Amino acid sequence: MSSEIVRAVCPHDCPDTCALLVHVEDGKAVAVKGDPDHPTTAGVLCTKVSRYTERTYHADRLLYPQKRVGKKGEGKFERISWEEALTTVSEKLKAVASNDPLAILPYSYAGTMGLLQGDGMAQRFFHKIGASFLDRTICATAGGVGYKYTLGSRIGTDTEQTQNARLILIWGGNPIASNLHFWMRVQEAKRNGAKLIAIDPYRSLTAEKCHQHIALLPGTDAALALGLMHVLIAEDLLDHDYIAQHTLGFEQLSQRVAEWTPERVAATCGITAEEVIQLARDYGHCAQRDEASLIRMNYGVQRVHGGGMAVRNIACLPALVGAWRHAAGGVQLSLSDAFPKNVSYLQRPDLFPQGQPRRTINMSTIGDDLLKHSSAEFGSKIDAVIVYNSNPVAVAPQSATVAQGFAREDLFTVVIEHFQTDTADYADILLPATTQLEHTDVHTTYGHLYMMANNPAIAALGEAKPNSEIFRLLAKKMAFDDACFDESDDEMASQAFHKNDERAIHFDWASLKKSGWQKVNVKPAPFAEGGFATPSGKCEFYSESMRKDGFDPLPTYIPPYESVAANPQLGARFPLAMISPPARNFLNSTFVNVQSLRDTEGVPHLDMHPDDAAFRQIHDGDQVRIFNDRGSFVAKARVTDKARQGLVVGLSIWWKKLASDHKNANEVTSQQLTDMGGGPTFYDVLVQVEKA
Ligand SMILES: Nc1nc2c(c(=O)[nH]1)N[C@H]1C(S)=C(S)[C@@H](COP(=O)(O)OP(=O)(O)OC[C@H]3O[C@@H](n4cnc5c(=O)[nH]c(N)nc54)[C@H](O)[C@@H]3O)O[C@H]1N2
Ligand SMILES: Nc1nc2c(c(=O)[nH]1)N[C@H]1C(S)=C(S)[C@@H](COP(=O)(O)OP(=O)(O)OC[C@H]3O[C@@H](n4cnc5c(=O)[nH]c(N)nc54)[C@H](O)[C@@H]3O)O[C@H]1N2
Ligand code: SF4
Ligand SMILES: [Mo]
Repeated sequence: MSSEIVRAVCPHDCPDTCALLVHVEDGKAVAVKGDPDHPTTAGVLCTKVSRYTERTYHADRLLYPQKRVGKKGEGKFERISWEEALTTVSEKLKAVASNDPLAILPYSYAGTMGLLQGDGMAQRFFHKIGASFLDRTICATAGGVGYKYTLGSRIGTDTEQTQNARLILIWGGNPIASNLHFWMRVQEAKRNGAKLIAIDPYRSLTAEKCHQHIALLPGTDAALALGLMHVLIAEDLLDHDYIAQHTLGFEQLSQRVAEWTPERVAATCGITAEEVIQLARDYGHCAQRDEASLIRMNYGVQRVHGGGMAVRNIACLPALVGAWRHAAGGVQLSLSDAFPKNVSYLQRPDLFPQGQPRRTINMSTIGDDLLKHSSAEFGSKIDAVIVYNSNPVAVAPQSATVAQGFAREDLFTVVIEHFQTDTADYADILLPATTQLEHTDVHTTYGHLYMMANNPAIAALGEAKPNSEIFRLLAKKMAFDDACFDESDDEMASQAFHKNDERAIHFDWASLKKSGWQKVNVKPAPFAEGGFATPSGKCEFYSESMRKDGFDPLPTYIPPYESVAANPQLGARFPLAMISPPARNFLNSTFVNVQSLRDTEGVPHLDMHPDDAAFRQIHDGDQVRIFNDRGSFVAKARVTDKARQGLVVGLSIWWKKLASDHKNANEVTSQQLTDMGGGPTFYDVLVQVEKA
């Protein structure tokens, strides 16, 4: 018997990007474990990925190319050869491109976060065609843009410092489910005496374990941040020296936040004025004691109309109290800008045909855009869509419209997948992709500071191929003769980072493959002495860039599109706010088809407050229908005060076809976009609930 241990990386869209050790016996992966030596992984994996072999060897894995034989959406396919599949796809793309290459759209997100199997070779291919660009907004752009207006780039407190913080605000995140390795360090901080405060409309698994939980209404975080700044300034809990040296616009900020009294904030957020004042004091006093306060802000705050502004406001807080002086202080939303990725090499935007017009399609409005006809304003209707690393029929907002778009008879759809997802059911050609255990990749991450290498542990199953290889073969079929389409995955990986950038000066692919991981060279306290990447080099309380881009240059509050306060007419018909954050045992819609994980989640649930349930004569365990003007879905009611009054919570994202009504929470979400970054507003939704 031969056995070996192969170094790999968890590819999923999770901030933790764990270092994996894959145990292989006689060519079969028998176990996937966390690397005990990796500083954040620390030998621990979440339940999802510790079951990775179950997913890899799942009986439903797509192993051969197939073509559709039934109706779109019906899911009936017949096996074909790779030769036939690649010829069909390339002929169709050539035909569409001869009319207008912009009628071709790639649709991808973070099924894998690898730089090779993500958007490396694929982007080269679509650039060369001159296809429409996809604006990859579905997760994090609103917050990313808001964060950068204040702080300049998406960097922040190093996760490895967490245990040294004395106050931790977990703001719009549920790390027990979605950022486990940060939570492990929070536990250490707690043992060291830290106070933990969750700011979340829902008493999540995490909020339940914090010392305090502030259950504000969804979409009101920007107002809470304004209120905290009001109290910090009114009570002079400030670091005047830091403000003078490293910030811009303190006077204007003071005038602005003067309007945001704790009482006004309390009324806006649906909490008490005491909660606002006490939180500000906890935060300010921590700094006054010269102890580190950390805000772990997460994407839950930015899936609403004013999501960009909320992140921008929260990002102002550490500079006011001087929290950045401590390595464990400050704020973390994403660390993704810490990596000097060589995007121009990996994705080759220069291949785009010179002089050809460009068009960008926002992935968060894919439903509407697939249904648009050709027009002067829109350009050509979308004639071909190539989906990889994403499951839009389940995850994109206003799902009925998305499905209607993919059902178009005149749309040519290719789906590259591991499984026959809700989206795959609409494919004309369905191509089998390898999983992380079967291919090479190089990774960055948004939750720690290590470059990571993934080695293939086993041979590809069936006839599955890596995304990179599929696009290489398609490029050949299209007769693209640029040398970059001949580069192997190893060649690409070896140039994944700018080696002349001091952060990655030590990067060497051959040694990274051996060691598995290597930290980028960055300062432990990134803004202790200022050095923000904003135009002024300071933390910008006042932002001239925002003014130029048409925003209020100062922190402000943008109410939700859909809330009882902001839209009373809508609120009269649909009085409950609905959010649909991640379920612990799924990763977006990935893993929903893994039986053991689905069994743990049970069936789709809706958590609702006892008063809201009683008013509707709904009892725990009842089947309920959740609806608004966009659609409806059913779930099993869980009557619990984990959901504050006026809020319902449907943990997500279920595969539609595995739910009893073949629907999920995105039936009721909308395609309205955030204030900044063109993001989706998944948590800005009003619904009504009734017994099914
Ligand atoms: N197990 C698991 N882990 C995951 C994922 C998964 O699906 N499952 N998804 C991954 C991905 S792609 C991402 S982007 C991250 C997302 O993970 P997080 O960044 O943690 O964000 P969300 O899950 O969107 O929301 C987290 C919390 O925000 C709360 N929330 C909702 N609306 C608001 C609001 O308006 N204000 C505030 N303060 N809180 C609000 C929710 O109740 C929830 O408890 O997790 C990643 N990790
Ligand atoms: N209602 C609601 N909707 C949401 C959210 C929410 O909180 N609530 N969260 C949103 C967020 S934050 C995000 S990031 C998006 C996520 O949306 P997506 O990025 O679409 O995430 P997944 O649903 O996990 O789908 C990824 C797919 O990629 C496939 N895949 C994985 N690895 C590979 C590979 O190597 N090759 C190929 N070809 N395929 C691969 C997987 O099998 C899976 O089907 O969903 C969004 N939608
Ligand atoms: S999903 Fe996240 S926590 Fe789980 S193994 Fe992957 S990176 Fe680690
Ligand atoms: Mo996400």
